[in-house]
Amino acid sequence: MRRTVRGAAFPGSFPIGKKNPRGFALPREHGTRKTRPPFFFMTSDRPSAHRQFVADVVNATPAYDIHTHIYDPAFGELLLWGIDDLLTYHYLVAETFRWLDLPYAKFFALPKVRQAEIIWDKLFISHSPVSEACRGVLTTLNALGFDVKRRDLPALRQHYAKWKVEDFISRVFAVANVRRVCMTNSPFDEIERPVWEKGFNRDDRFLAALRIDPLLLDWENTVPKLRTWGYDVVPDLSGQTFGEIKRFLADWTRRLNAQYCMVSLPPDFQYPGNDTVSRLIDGAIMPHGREQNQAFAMMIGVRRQANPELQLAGDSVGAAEVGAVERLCAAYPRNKFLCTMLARENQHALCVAARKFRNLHVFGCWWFLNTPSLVDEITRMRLELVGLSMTPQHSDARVLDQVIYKWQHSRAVMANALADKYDDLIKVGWEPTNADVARDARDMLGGALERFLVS
Ligand code: FIX
Ligand code: ZN
Repeated sequence: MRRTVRGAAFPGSFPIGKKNPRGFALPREHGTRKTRPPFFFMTSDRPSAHRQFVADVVNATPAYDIHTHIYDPAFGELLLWGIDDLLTYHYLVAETFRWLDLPYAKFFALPKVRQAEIIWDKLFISHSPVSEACRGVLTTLNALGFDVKRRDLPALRQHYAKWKVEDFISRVFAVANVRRVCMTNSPFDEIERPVWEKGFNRDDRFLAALRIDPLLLDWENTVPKLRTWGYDVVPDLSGQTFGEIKRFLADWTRRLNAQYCMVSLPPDFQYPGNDTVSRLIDGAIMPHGREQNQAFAMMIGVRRQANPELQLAGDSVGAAEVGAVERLCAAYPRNKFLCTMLARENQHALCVAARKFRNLHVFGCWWFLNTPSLVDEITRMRLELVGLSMTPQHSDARVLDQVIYKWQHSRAVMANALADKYDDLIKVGWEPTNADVARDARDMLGGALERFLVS
């Protein structure tokens, strides 16, 4: 018997065994309210109906993936997809070099298909693919209906060759149950900028975020570019510079319909500081954010190019100072901030910061934190410290297909953590309704962030 969840603000229906509008609908064998099984039953090895229901709702709730590196198909080659792009993901490149004698430069000089073959051989054939990034490839292929046990790379390539990109996008969005994704869009990217300048018909599943790393972190080399594009800026930030930066940001916000403005920052990021970054934040980024009602997203803790020979795979992590985020939130109560931090050590203090500042929205388990054990730890910590006013996860997918595994793996962990929290509530007599579960799942899967952005 299938019944639509009562009062749910999301599409879809879920199997419910017994009508009980006041609480979870339990299958008959689990008893009526009076005979509801005790708490230990719900946490036993056998998943209870409650837990299965929460998992079903989380799986059936379409996600808004708030930070990715995939592109609207109008960007052509910039949208990566398919088995060779999956295998040459920089997470897997880094892992492959642990088994490889080849000099870095020789590997990167090889054509992509050859790199993919080496990675397949080292990480999938010569050793079991147990790392999260390896498992992700298999989750993805399996969800797309490929027979992974054949271990047959040429056959996988043949399967992929049958897809047209437009159809494949729809297939991935459906399999991943993702309703829309936010891209990372840089006006400083030589391939991307002309596409925006020329204009194109937007695919409304792909939203944009304005990425400004060079502006904040490499001001000296950004000045000549802005001047070439017609903005009257000078290196010492005097004269019209702040106003012109604001004009640049406003122009690109409009062009992209940017959902937020974004930067990645090193572990030593400080605020306030007697440096260009702080002056740019005060003089241009914050006024721009208020004028446009646009949130400023900070991804903090990346140590770029710890091993430059690894290219894109060469970045590392460092613990940052959460106090800098707090001081920024305190200095600009009328600005909105999104923040994710890369170091595990920063997660607790970041939750505490979110408790102190309602203009701060914490999101995602970024990069090296996107492993099931760490997503579990961090999601539980966030639920316990800030409740549902945060966004547990984003995919950071660089290859379209990855959206499938990133969400499948994260949803499983999120559903478990949420079900445990409901179990705790049920134990003391609170009865989460079906509509409550639907609302909470929607919030966790992008809804809370959407509300924050328009607030
Ligand atoms: O700065 C970022 O947005 C990072 O997510 C990327 O630079 C990084 O390479 C990545 O793909 C992490 O998942
Ligand atoms: Zn990213």
